[in-house]
Amino acid sequence: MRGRTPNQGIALLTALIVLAITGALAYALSADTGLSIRRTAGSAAQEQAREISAATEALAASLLRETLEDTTASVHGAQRWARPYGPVEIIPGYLMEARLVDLQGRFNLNSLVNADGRPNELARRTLERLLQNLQLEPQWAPRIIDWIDADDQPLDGGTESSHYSALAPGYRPANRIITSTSELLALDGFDLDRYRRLEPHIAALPRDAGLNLCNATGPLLDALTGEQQWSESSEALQRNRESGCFPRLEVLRNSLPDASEFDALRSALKIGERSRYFGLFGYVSSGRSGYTSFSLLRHEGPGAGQIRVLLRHTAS
Ligand SMILES: [Ca+2]
Repeated sequence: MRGRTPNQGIALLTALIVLAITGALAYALSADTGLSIRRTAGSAAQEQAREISAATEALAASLLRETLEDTTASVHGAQRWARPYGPVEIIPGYLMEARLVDLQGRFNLNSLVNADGRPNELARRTLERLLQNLQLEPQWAPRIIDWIDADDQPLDGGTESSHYSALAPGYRPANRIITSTSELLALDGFDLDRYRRLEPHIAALPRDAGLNLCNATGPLLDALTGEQQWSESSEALQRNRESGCFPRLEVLRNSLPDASEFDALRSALKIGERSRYFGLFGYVSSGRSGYTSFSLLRHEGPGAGQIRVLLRHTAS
């Protein structure tokens, strides 16, 4: 909001969260009275942390509704939803921090396979370039496609159930769209180091999720154009994004050799300047224990104004 200082903004957000958790805590406290003798201190702390995480979802939904209300404006990182929140002491002894990430600024692994089951060649080329931009082997692309595509016929350089069933212990590929990028760790030889390097640039979203240029990571932008402009220049990219969407669609069009390639790429990856899918990453700490949460949020289309939680992972 214009004219509001950052400190006032933080104070308002804190007030919103405290309001949201008041009801939940009141319930937790009244439910506690009969059970407190048996309940361990650890599980009570975990319950509090869970309530705070749920309240954070409510806050994130309110910020996203504010942004997505205007169905024509681009969705970019200079808007209020994108500001990291905290760490802030929400209730005595509990620190919370959270950030919303536009998951459509990442490469959607499920875009590798079209609805008719055929590989999406421009998506494959984009993934191969993304892997190269991150100093990873592009040969992972066919193996990732085989993991997701419905058939059991390996692509050139790919691996299907004949490969995985021969491992000890043997298993089968998913052969369907995936709901977590961590499934890549099931690929034979795809280790944690590779996963950590690739993870900030990928997402596992439904096929209708397009790619939002305004929030695309540097290596992903370079994978679209085949240039080496932003992969090593995240600060310069950030500076270009301080006042709004960058790069706009016309900038991408001018970066590609011709209009037909732009049209084909735009259609293959559903490239635009808006987003519906967001990841909420939260961390609540109390004393020496910490509690992480991830929620996948989706805006339910123009006019609906609803934010749905599609997935929630929690870990202590
Ligand atoms: Ca397959």
